[in-house]
Amino acid sequence: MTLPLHLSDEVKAACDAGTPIVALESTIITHGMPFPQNVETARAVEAVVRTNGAVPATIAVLDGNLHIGLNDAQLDALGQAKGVAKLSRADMAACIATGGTGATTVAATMIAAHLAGISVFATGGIGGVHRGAETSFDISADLRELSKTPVTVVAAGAKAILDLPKTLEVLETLGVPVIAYGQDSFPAFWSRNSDLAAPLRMDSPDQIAASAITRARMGLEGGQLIANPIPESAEIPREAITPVIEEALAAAEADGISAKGVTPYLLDRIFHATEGASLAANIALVKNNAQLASQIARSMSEA
Ligand code: PSU
Repeated sequence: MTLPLHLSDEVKAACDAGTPIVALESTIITHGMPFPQNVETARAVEAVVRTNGAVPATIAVLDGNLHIGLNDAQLDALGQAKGVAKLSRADMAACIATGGTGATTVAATMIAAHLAGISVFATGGIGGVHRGAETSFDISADLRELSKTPVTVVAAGAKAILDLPKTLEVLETLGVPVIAYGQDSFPAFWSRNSDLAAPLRMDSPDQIAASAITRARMGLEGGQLIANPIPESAEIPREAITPVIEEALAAAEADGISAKGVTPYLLDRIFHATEGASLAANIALVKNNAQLASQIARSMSEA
């Protein structure tokens, strides 16, 4: 039995021609944004990748097949489907083996991208150490994946609903390079800055590509996290978003939300509390990340 890996025609052609490819995840579509903005955003993000000289590969498991690149109909169906699994390293193979359908998180998308030979991936914000993790032990599998799988992940930092200092500590322990793009501070998803310094800073896609290539030559396993701040015009200032996050966290606790349910619950709650402003910011930051990821992929393919 071989792995049911399906490359879209566009991705297949790009692989053959050596055109740079940028992987995109699907949990942001099924669990991160409401319909129809989720599908509109997925298409807009793919368009940003194409405009920037690369080919987009949105990744998902559909009826037991691991798809690298979705067509219009597949994207549309996934964006409206109910009860889609949220896949990570632990359950991705089980979903494929049992003919299931699931959206890929950052961890699962990294695994799939690597299987398809894609080394750059754009998303919104990675999962990380949840607040209260000292008692709940809720730490996203995204962090360990970054330490194992050689894919450069472009995100607007980690979502500000998380415990950012602990997230950075775990990434350091795991040996993951955390590189802020064009600034010293670690970005906080909806806001450009946190009060934390990023461990590393780079100012050009070429430096980021060279860093990934150097790690590979050194035989260092794992990828790198590129923390790309949200564009200034789209950011929600920290003073404005902080009380909203606190309220959402308190509601999640009162409602007994845990494990994989936490992040989608909080994002939805914050969306309603900000009357959609958090979603507009999220869309802007994903597009911005897709642009940088495309530039990095181009630089890697020219190296
Ligand atoms: N980026 C977004 N929205 C999202 C995600 C990323 O802008 O919803 C998803 C990613 O798939 C990431 C997941 O892996 O959130 C993290 O979930 P958790 O905290 O349960 O590990």
